[in-house]
Amino acid sequence: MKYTLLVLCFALMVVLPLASARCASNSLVRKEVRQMTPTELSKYINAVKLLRNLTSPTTPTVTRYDTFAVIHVTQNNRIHSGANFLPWHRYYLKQLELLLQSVTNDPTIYIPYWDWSLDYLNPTASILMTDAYFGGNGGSGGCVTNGQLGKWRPKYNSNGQLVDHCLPRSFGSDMNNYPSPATLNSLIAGSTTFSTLAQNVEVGPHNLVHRSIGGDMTTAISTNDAFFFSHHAMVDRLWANWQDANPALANTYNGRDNTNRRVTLNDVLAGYPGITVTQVMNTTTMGYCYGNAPSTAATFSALSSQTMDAASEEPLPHWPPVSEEYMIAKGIDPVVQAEVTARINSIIDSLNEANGFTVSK
Ligand SMILES: [Cu+2]
Repeated sequence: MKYTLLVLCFALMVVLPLASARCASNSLVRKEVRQMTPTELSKYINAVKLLRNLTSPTTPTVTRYDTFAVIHVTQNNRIHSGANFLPWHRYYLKQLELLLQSVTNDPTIYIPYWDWSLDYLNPTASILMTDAYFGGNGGSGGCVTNGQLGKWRPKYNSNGQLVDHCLPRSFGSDMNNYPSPATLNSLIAGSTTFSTLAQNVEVGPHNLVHRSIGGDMTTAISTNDAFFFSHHAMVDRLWANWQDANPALANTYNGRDNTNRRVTLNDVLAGYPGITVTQVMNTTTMGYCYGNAPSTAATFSALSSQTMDAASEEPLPHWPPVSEEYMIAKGIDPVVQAEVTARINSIIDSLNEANGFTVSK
């Protein structure tokens, strides 16, 4: 039974691999963190550390990293819970990548994505949370004490005030609800318009992963945590893959922002005068693309610190409702949240059924 489920689980992963965004020959390829070569990984880590050591040209009391992080606070109220979430974060991430390249004078540096669906059985055991990568949960006082990118003192708080602090994390119960690769594929494939895709991604797994890590990651200053970049590269990749899989929809942009205004391709990105959504619709024109995530058992176990058999005897759990307090704080429409949660739970039911579990409805 255990073996059969295991095989089934991997068969699903192989049959339904997350399609790769098509890469032009001159595109910079953003790989999954675990697929980086040791050189690529250390170049990336060193570049981020350099940003954390260079003095900001505009505010000499903080670093270039801090100046970049606080942009997210400044625009926070305009760039979430709406259709403009995806284009704004795509551009913001590209600006970071360009900054990493310029401070190191190395145009080959890229932001790796974190395919958290690969870690769905036990995210806290992810190799990304070890000392060699981004570090794990906060220790005493909530401070992260390990990881190449976990130990440091950010300068801004979530209100954009100058408050020197340790990087806090407090893992929460949402660690138990990371979407499996099959759940995620189904959610993306079932998104028939841009606005549905944007809601499914943002209100679903995007918010969940932020909440699961806790600390600064749940606030407007989430950029303080290096998980932000790789998490958002994954979010951006889901959009890019959806664009590739749906050529007729690739250049569509619709829905509403969080002021209930209809969005258009001519909208200017908040805080980036002169940059319109049109300019970020195609990752190829922006000079990058995404590689394929590891999709077989062999590549997964070679790249990960964990095995995948632990929870395969259990059905996938339903997503619990999101607290009202959280929705108010994030400006999330409760109707949208309920729809997205229901969509995810119905996908979970189908997958459980397909895996031979009885589904109680
Ligand atoms: Cu954001």
